[in-house]
Amino acid sequence: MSTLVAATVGAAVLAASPASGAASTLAAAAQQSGRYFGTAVAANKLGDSTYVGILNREFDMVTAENEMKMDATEPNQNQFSYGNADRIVNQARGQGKRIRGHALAWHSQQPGWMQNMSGTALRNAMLNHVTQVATYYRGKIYAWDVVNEAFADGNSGGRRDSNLQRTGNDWIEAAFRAARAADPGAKLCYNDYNTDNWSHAKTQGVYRMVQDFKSRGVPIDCVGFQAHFNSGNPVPSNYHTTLQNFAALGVDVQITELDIEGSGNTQAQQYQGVTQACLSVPRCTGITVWGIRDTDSWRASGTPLLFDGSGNKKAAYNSVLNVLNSGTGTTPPTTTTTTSSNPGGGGCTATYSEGEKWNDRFNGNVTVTGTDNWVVTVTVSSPQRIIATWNTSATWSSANVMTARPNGSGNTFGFTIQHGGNWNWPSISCQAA
Ligand code: 9MR
Repeated sequence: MSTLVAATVGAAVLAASPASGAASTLAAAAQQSGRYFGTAVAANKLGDSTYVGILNREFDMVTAENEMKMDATEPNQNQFSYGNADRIVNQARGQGKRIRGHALAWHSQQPGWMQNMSGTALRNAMLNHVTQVATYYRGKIYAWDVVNEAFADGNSGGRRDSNLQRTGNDWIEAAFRAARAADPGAKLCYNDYNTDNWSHAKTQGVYRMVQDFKSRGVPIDCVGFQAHFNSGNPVPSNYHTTLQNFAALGVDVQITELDIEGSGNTQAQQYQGVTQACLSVPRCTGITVWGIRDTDSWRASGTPLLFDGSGNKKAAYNSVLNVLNSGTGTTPPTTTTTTSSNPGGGGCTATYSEGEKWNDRFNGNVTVTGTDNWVVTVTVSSPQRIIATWNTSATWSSANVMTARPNGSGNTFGFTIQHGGNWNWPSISCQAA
């Protein structure tokens, strides 16, 4: 009864004000599910009023595009330089935005003096750099990319050769330990590219490293997926599987440098898919795009961002905003219901749990307690369809409503939902037969 009243009132409000409940900026929309929406910022653009206007309005997390890298912050050994990084940090903090630190240790963009070092001297210089920079910014950084891009491309699944790697395979964990000691409040991330496709060797290599770190107590809190996509490196259909599998290791996952070359609806759909993949993984805590306007991008000719060169919102912007506002994949449904239908009592409880997810479908499992003789109703919402079931005998009272009964396989059964873009969980109710 009360549900019916609420639904009626909700419909009336919606009709009067279609935008009611929908956030109008990326940050506000992401915050509805406890996430952030960030961008890379370049210090030399902070005088551009169009740029700063969009930055202040749309984003609540900032990454310095180049200004916190090793060559910028330690141009001469043991002489640290934070001017440009501080301009970005101060601008962001003045607007109440948080900061992702990028990056403490990397084979690329090393200062000249470091490029020529090796062995123990290089290891110590790297650790000193990590310690000094993380200490300087202690308390101001939400998450650090402690180590960036340390795995090899191609099929090896192993480490990339570099002067840092040649100091010993433990250089990555040493960097993480130094960062933790210097700023215990920052989340510590490993960040890389071409790690989006779950079946790629590089993805598997990073996964094994994170698994190993977690098992040995190396302090790692998050994995960053850069997500630089184009036609040669498209958004993989198993992206949410990758994010989910990493998250299941006990780390947060973040999309850290998103850009997708293209235009129009094709680009908008790919942005939608990436945003959807993050929203479908509870530990995907936020998305950062790698620049504001297309003309700000390191790949400007590929027009890979959410705003055009004049600062206008593109179709891709609208698709991201809509997905964030829909919150799909993030709203837990009613997961358990107990109903007693037989006069002698004997109710039952049906508990839903998430199963595997794919681009076009996801699995769910239901476990029934209380009786071995149950009837569970599973209701999916349009355009979802149940396309497979197991361990149950199923009948349909309509296309959206399945009735499941025991088939001798026990009290846990499952099904596959083809979601058509709707990631909401089904509603479940149980009756003792
Ligand atoms: O966007 C950055 C560009 O301005 C720099 O010239 C370049 C130098 O390596 O780095 C770009 O940012 C990279 C990021 O730091 C790490 N992942 C790949 C990014 C794009 O190249």
